[in-house]
Amino acid sequence: MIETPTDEQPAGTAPAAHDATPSSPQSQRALAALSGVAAGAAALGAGELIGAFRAPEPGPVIAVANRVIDLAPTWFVELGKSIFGLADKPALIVGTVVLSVVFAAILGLVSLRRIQLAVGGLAAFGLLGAIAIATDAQGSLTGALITGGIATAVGITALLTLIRRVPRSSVPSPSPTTGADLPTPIENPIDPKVNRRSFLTWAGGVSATAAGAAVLANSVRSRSSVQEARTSVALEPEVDEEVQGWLDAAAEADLGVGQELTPLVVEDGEFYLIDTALVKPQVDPTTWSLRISGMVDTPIEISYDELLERSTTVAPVTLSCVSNEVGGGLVGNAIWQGVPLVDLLEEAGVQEGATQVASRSIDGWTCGFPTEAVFDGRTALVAVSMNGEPLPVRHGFPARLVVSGLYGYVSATKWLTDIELTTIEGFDGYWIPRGWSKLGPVKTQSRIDTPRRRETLVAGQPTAIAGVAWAPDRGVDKVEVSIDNEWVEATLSDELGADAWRQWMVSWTPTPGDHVLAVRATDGSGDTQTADLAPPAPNGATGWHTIGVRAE
Ligand SMILES: Nc1nc2c(c(=O)[nH]1)N[C@H]1C(S)=C(S)[C@@H](COP(=O)(O)O)O[C@H]1N2
Ligand SMILES: [Mo]
Repeated sequence: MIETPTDEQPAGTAPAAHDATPSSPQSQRALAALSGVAAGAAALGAGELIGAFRAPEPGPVIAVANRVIDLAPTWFVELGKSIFGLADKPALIVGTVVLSVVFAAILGLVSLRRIQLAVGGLAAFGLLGAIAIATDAQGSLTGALITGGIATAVGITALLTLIRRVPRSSVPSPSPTTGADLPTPIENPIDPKVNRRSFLTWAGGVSATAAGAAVLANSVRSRSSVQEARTSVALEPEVDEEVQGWLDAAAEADLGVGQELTPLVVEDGEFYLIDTALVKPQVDPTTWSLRISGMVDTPIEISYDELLERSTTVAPVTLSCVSNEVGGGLVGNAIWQGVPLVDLLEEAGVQEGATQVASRSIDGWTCGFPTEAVFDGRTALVAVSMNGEPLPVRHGFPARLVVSGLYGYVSATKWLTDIELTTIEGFDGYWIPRGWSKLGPVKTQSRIDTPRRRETLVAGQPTAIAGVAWAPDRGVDKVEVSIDNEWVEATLSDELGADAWRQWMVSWTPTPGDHVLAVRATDGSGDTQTADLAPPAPNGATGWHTIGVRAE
């Protein structure tokens, strides 16, 4: 007897018996994997959409990627950076999605034989997302239950719906037995495409809906952006004038070498960017406040408006990253405006023995540095503005720390929410257990911006060798350039302050052939940069930036 396959099989028919269109085992497996992928996509799409309404709580994808960043061993993070460079975060998100797709495809295959196991796998997948949301600095248990629960339910429903519609293989099993409940081999099939087409319609529909949900999630999430709140912030007008004064001074001090030389004040768009945030925190300034607590006499809490009002100190400070290679670009100078940290700490009253200033961002990143740094006279600000504008979101809106002379990883908390006085032994910031030094004073460095390495110059034509040098908070006193092993003292731009970098230049007329150029700076305390090469880890690279050029 031949069953009459129709396109409209009643739902709930036992998988093995329901569909008799011939289909090779390979194509059956492919369609089962596809069911899994579509179901996984449905789960992710649903999770992202529900999650978007709970912003700034992250959706499942970002939450899982956040946990990968937190838990990944240092070598894995470094590998990611070396392969993907500054695109390491998008790569991580794509990687999370790709792994999910692979896992979902496997669940689809499993579901052909053991549907309960596949459903269990989807539930585990949902649980993983839920745990990631629950443990996120911006997540919650409620969010985990709602988002994880709905995503899991949608995924399981989609899998059950699709797997039932996979056309079953008509090839007899390797050890055929005669039994009435086995699918009957077909000799006279109706158009085999019909059921396959029906399946593909369902699978396509589920996938398209999932993609639509993801797109919608994205637009819902971007509505919660703080960009608008940021642009309506009014900074104090008199202070504005002071910032303008610094910007003018910087423009005046510029050596005028040209575009190849980094300007003394780096604009937001050109300023380097380093953080662990996959999605830049969107902090509503009206509900934000800064808490100062721990080993203090009176814990204090300051609103954004109060902080703005008190932000009357303006200073050019060069910020740099400990990961910067010799000659690298992870350094920038800006005009920062804020409240001196010393004023806030004096108000709170630092207790005896509070040897560390620890701080935390809204997304749970932390760092800390010796309390002495706040009281030794250097520039240390809770900053609300960069180059006369409210802090850009990616540089920490509404407030961040800027401490001269310390690398960013120990001091420069963006999206700052908490400052806690503790002991040096009592707390380790985010990067310390990941192999970076507890203390992070900035090493004196200098960089050749022009000419570029391996650039071909015109022999006999006067050429500027120029760059920047920094040694916050000691200041740069001298820069020397070695041209084929002969040291020449460079001209320096007027000093904006000991916290800010200086431009330097030497005019040189190259002779035909290959040349080697190197640079070294001497800081305000008379120490000259060491020639010894050291990599960035664990406490900052050393060595002279050296390049080869050719003149023809
Ligand atoms: N919240 C938060 N703040 C952070 C970081 C971070 O990962 N999260 N990274 C720090 C590091 S390592 C550096 S070098 C500086 C970089 O600041 P920028 O991105 O504004 O240049 O921010 C610091 N502040
Ligand atoms: Mo950094």
